[in-house]
Amino acid sequence: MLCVLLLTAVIVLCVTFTQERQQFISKNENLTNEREQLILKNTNLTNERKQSYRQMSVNGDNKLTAELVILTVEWTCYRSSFYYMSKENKTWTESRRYCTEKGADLIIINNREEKDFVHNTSGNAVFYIGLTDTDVEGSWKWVDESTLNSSFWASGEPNRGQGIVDEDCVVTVAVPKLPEWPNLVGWLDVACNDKFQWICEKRISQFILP
Ligand SMILES: [Ca+2]
Ligand SMILES: [Ca+2]
Repeated sequence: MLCVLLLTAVIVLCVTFTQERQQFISKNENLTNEREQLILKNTNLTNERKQSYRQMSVNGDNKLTAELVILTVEWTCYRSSFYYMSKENKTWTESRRYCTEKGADLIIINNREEKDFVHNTSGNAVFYIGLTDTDVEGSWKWVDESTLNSSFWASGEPNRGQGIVDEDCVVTVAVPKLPEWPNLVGWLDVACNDKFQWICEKRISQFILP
């Protein structure tokens, strides 16, 4: 009798185990299928992404890529902007046109940190910045139409050309150019038709993302 009971128990355990094993195998199969589907989906997405990059290059519609390529050459990144410091000289209007053609504009110096960055990278050069009072004499405005909040005029500037010439544009000087004026460091108003080097700025937020 005991033997029969034991045999029954063994059979029941065996059946239960076999069922569980079967369930486990089938669950494993499902997971393998799901995994394969996910791999396939991932491959499809990667292909789609590659395709869209390829399309961007083929269409010539890759403004962002083109801009980034331009900016990696000759432009410097500092905080949230890219800067271009020219080697040649142009008038203020010509300088500005150079920047706008690159999707940028003449630099707007928003704060002391940006002023220090320009000062430390200028060397002996004199650069045009995006500040002018061409519209209303004495009312200085940045190229984005914002008014001047933090100013870093050189001592005695703006001096409006000492009343002799109209000086509606602004340059930044890091190293005194004239030994007799050793303090002439900072911003100077100058005649817009004089030719100087210039700095373009493109804010990272200005990029057109695809
Ligand atoms: Ca700025
Ligand atoms: Ca001046």
